[in-house]
Amino acid sequence: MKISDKIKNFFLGKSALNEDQFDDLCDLLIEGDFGAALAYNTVELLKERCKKDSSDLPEKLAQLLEEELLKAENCEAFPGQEKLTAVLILGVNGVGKTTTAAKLSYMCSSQFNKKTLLAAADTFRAAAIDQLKIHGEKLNTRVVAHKQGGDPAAVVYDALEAAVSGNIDTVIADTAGRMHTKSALVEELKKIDRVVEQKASSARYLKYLVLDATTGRNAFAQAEVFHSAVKLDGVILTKYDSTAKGGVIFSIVSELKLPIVFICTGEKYGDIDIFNPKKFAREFAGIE
Ligand SMILES: Nc1nc2c(ncn2[C@@H]2O[C@H](COP(=O)(O)OP(=O)(O)OP(=O)(O)O)[C@@H](O)[C@H]2O)c(=O)[nH]1
Ligand SMILES: [Mg+2]
Repeated sequence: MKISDKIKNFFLGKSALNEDQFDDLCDLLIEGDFGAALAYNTVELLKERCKKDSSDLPEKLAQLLEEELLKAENCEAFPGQEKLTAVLILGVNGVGKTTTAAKLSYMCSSQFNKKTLLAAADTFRAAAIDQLKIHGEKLNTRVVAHKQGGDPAAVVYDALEAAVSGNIDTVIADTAGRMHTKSALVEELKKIDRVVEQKASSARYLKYLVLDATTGRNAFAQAEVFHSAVKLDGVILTKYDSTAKGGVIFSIVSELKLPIVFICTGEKYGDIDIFNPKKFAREFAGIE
C-alpha cells in the first residue's frame, strides 16, 4: 500500500491525536523514507500547531510538508530563459539519466518551443551513445557525440560550440552512471564540471542529479556525495510511479537545501513534470 494511503487511513475518523498516535504518525513518515530526525521534528511541529487548533489534521500535515519542500534555495525555472542553458544530467547507474535527458528535450520543444541539443557525454558504457542517438532520431533533435572511450568533457565542450553556432537554446548532456562510492568516478566528474564551467561561462550552467525514487534512503547518500563534489542545482526524481514511498526528498530539500526540479512518472517522453511542492505534499499527506 502506498504511504499516502496509509497516512490517509491513519487520519480517518481521528479528530485529535494522543501521544501514542503522534508516535505512530512519526513511524509512518519514517516508513515512507523520511529521515528519522526530520520525521520527529515534523511531528513535534504538528503537535505544536495542534495545541492551538486540532482541526483538519491532514491539511496541517500537508502544510508542514510543503514548508519543508520550500526550504531549498530557489532554482531558476528551466527552461524558459533567453540565455543558452547547459544542463548536465548526473547520477548513479540505471536511475534514468538518459531517459530523463530525452524527456527534458521533448519538454523543451513541445511545451516551451525551445531548441535543444543532446550531448552524449556517457562515453563509458558501450551502448550509451547509440541509446541517445535513437532518442535524438525519435525527437528530431541533434545529438553531439564522440567515440566510446572519449573524454566526456570534450563532448560537452563541442556541444556548446555547436549550440552557439546553431541557435540552440539548451544543451542537455547525458553523463555516465557513476557510483557515488567510487572516488575515481567522482573525481572524473569534478573534471567534467571544471571544463564545462569554463566553457559555459556566458551560458547558464545547471547540474541536476537524477535520483530513483525506488532506492529509498540511499538516494540521500547519493545526493550528499554528488552535491559536495560539484555543487548541484537541483534534483530530478524518477520512477515515482514505481514506488509506494518517495519521502526521501523531504530530507534532501530540508537538509541539503537542494530543490527538486522535475518528477518523472513513467517511461514515455511525456512522463515528466515540473515539480510542484504543494501537490507533492498534499498527495503525500493522503489528500487528493
Ligand atoms: N517506471 C519508470 N521507469 C523509468 C523512469 N525513468 C527511467 N525509467 C526506466 O529506467 C531504466 C533505466 O533508464 P536509463 O535512462 O537508461 O538510465 P540511466 O541512468 O541512463 O542508466 P545508465 O546510463 O546505465 O547509468 C529504463 O528501463 C527506463 O525506461 C520513470 O520515471 N519511471
Ligand atoms: Mg544512461
